[in-house]
Amino acid sequence: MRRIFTGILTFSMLLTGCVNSSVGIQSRLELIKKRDSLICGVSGKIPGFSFLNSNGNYEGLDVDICKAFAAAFVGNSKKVQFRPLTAAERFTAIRTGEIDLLSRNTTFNLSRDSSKGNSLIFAPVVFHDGQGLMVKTSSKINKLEDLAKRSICVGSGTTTEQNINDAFEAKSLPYIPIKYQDLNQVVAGYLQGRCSAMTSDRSQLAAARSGFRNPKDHIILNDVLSKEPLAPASAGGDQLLSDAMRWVVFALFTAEEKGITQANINQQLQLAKNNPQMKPLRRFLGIEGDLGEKIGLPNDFVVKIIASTGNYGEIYNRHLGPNSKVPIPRGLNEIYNQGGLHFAPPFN
Ligand SMILES: N[C@@H](CCC(=O)N[C@@H](CS)C(=O)NCC(=O)O)C(=O)O
Repeated sequence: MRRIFTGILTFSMLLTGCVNSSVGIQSRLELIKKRDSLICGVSGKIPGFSFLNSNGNYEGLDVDICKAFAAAFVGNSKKVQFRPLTAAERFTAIRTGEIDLLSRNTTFNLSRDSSKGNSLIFAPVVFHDGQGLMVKTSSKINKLEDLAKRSICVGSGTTTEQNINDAFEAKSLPYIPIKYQDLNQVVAGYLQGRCSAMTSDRSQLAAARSGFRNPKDHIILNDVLSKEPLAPASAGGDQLLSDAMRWVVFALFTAEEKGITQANINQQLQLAKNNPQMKPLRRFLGIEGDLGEKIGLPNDFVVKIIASTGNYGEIYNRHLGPNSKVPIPRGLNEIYNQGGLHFAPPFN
């Protein structure tokens, strides 16, 4: 009887995303493993990040991060159900347990992280972004100040709304916000001439522009209004799931740092197997030690990830590299020893 009760409690609490280890409930990670698939909340509307391609499959950097989680959690990067969510819907979806985690251009900030705010736990930042402004090249608007008294299209339920307000207030300039539910509506409003500019994360502006008929008719201004560190997130209070997510992202960075790629992972594995003195590589690939087990994953979780998605740099290049549809220079998104901000603590 007690077991049945615990079972019901466990299931309903997992469904609502409330995880409490004090009543013997482990983690949503267990539910993901039992279900044998991951439910990942994405945007679905941003080329380069998460976008439904012509074959009916989602693709992009945020999508590949979900695939890396699935490779680590259930051993198969294909076992992901993607749920497209608007900015306003995303936190409710986490709270109600409709999704296991978010990989949806979501800015890591204090209010979302805190238990009195959205009560999320953020994984490491996977894309360092900043808010920007896009205008028509013919408009002769060159900077934020030129938009005084004009209307600006902005998505609601986002950090974007507050930042644009702060930026104009700081300069004591008036402007007219025109608010929409999601990016497609923001874009439509802007293209239909309802506003002189659209504002969003600069990556989203570049992504949106890549789909315009004449991308050159639109410019992204040099003004960067904010820091927008975009990171995957899960519900607060579930340390096992958040630890696992954190180290999956760190594995992607570390593999790039070590030059371990989708193409050479098997060679690296052989190298590590044949050389007992290569301790750090052996631990990283799970040949020695129990690093995976410590975070509820198989010891070879890194091998599963890299064999499926490649390292962080490979994911970035596939979707945002110079030959991709949405080329965005890596800049801050390089690994730390290449001048960027992506840094992983040691796999010890
Ligand atoms: N990074 C910001 C903004 C992200 C965002 O969702 N932006 C709006 C547009 S301004 C949006 O709907 N983006 C497209 C989408 O994800 O569907 C945040 O976390 O609040």
